[in-house]
Amino acid sequence: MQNLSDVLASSTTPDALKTVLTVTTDTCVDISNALKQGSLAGILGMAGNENVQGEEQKKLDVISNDMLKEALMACPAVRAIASEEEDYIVPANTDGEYFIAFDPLDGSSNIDINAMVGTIFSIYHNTGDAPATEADFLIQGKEQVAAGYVLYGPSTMLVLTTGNGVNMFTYDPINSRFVLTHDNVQVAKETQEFAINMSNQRFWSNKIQSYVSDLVQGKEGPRDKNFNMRWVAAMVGDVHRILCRGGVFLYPWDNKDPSKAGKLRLMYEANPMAMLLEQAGGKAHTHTQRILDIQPDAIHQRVAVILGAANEVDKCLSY
Ligand code: FBP
Repeated sequence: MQNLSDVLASSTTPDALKTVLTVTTDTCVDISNALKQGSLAGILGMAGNENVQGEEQKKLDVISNDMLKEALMACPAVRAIASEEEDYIVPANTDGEYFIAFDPLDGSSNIDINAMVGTIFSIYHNTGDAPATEADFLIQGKEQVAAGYVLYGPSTMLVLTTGNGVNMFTYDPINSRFVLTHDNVQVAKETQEFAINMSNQRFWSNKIQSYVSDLVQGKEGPRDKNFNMRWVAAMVGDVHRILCRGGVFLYPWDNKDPSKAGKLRLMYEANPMAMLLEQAGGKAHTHTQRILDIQPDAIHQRVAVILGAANEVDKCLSY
């Protein structure tokens, strides 16, 4: 069975990018081991601070962020990093050539209940002869050179694209390596499974209300087929299910806080997941445009997300 370094070695991936991917995934193994310690290591619970988005930070949000930040800053190929837990971008090595944006621990509300969480990352090629600025980092998602996540579930899995399809690797703790277990993953165009936080229903637009209402009516309604519902409350878990067995995932705009375009962050949640879905034959949109075409205007910008089975995303957008 091929492992990650074999797959990268046989690809056209530049050596410097291989280094960034190896540093990222090795650090995720350390995060996975820390997670397994949980209460034993006293790392559950709140950190007592808020991040720039006004969210209370969990201890593991801070621990995983510090682990990734330290490892990536020490990697000569890294020019700058951006993180959900960092207020601003952090310039690293001026002569580095890669930007990496990451959500160190996605699914924070699942951490203390021992449920699925993950690390999401998005990588861009960018060079310059001065320390990087936030403006340098605001690049459209379609320019990503690599995107992926590491899912901390019953097994630890890496899901990765470098622009030539999507591969899934399962971590082998005995031999300390990621082994290729699913190559060239494809998402079915049709589906009968949707994911949305139904408790937000009263805040959705009428269009999303009617779209979801038609799903729930199933065979008795205009969709003339039954739909199942799932909600992991960690985007990494919901997207992984869709890459494994299809489906559609929505975190639409809602008027709970009309000033926000959505809950999820463009640079380190929506963009990397959009690249993975498109590389697997799916689609990823806001209500109005393809996510990978969005010109970012801020590092912590939020967007609405509708992603998954291509025909079902089109169906949703038709509302
Ligand atoms: P963070 O945990 O990284 O802040 O991510 C946001 C998130 O947890 C997503 O992973 C998930 O899809 C969504 O929020 C869950 O939202 P809700 O709590 O409304 O169900």
